[in-house]
Amino acid sequence: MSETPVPPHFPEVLELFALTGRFVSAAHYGSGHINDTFVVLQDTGAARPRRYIAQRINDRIFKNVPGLMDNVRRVTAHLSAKAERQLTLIPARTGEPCARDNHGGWWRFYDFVEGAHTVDRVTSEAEAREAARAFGDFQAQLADLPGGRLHETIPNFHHTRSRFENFRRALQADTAGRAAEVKPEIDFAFSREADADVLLNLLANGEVSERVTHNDTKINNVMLDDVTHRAVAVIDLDTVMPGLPLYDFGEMMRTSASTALEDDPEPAKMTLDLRLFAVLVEGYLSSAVGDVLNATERAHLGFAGRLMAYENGLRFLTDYLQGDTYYKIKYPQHNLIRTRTQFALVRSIIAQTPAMDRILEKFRA
Ligand code: ADP
Ligand code: GN1
Ligand code: MG
Repeated sequence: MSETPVPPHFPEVLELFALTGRFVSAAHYGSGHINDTFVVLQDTGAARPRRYIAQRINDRIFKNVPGLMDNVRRVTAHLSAKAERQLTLIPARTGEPCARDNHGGWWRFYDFVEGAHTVDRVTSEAEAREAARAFGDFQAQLADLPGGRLHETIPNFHHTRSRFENFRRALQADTAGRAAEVKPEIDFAFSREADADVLLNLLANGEVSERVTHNDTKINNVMLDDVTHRAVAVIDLDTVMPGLPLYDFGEMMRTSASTALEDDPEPAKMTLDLRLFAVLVEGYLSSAVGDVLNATERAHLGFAGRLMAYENGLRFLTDYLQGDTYYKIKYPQHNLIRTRTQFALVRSIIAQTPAMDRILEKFRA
């Protein structure tokens, strides 16, 4: 599977929303693994067309789309009073934050965040610092979100123990008949099993606490200004829900302090870049979230990256064993390649733990 085609019934979808201007074109957009994302151009008489982002929400993965959209509506409304720029939902004609087409697809529209872009890999220290600051501020801005607990859009999303048990079940079932060909990856997954419980135990003992977190702080989920390269908006709000700040830092570290794309076919190229790790720590702790992290959280920042690389590796391996039903893939072994490259990152982080700890020493609470 490569780019998702614009569905033939897209004109009907457009009718569900009150967009400005006359339709010009729609095309696949971005490199997310979950939703179908399209850029829509509308002629408004201005020199350049107005752009929107249209997304068909993946309801195989997000089982409660109205609940998810309720989260997105609450979060964007709360941020609109605090953040300079952010995602802006275009409500459906019904007034709801999303609409369902006659084929059962759930759609939402956002204003296109103009003058900014995303990257799939960090290209400078400044970018890494900005991403860390933006995700840290984002979390701090949500600390006083009114209206009670957000919906858990994917239950146990970062519950690494339950991710491990899913992997074990997929291995036992071996529905795609692939277990025999991935023995080294399976062995590695079992060898690191103990890591799955570390943060969960700290949570159970009250040493770290739950907050409203983003939970998918990949570098391509933050928009960077085209000119200044400053982070201008955090996007992909589908998994904003109760979580640990360490999950956010870990996901950031996995994608922003690593030396290769998550699906680089050459695992040897995937290592932790210590310099970028130090920049991320400094950027994150200098954001508004720096004031709320306790000593245990600070001490586990490096471990969090190792855990998120492991957890993503487990998830890619599980999907490979189950016959590629979760993530979008571009070729048959894509999930296996992703697994190998994530596990290479885990190994590199383990090897550099003493050096990471020396960096973290400087930031003790
Ligand atoms: P997924 O859940 O599939 O990752 P995202 O919401 O992250 O979907 O969107 C995929 C990509 O589309 C993003 O990485 C970004 O490049 C682009 N994108 C999403 N929303 C906007 C927006 N409002 N303005 C501009 N680009 C956007
Ligand atoms: C997915 O949606 P996207 O592409 O930003 C996934 C993340 C994984 C990531 C791996 C809802 O993120 O959890 O870490 O792929 N999102 C969901 O690249 O499962
Ligand atoms: Mg995304």
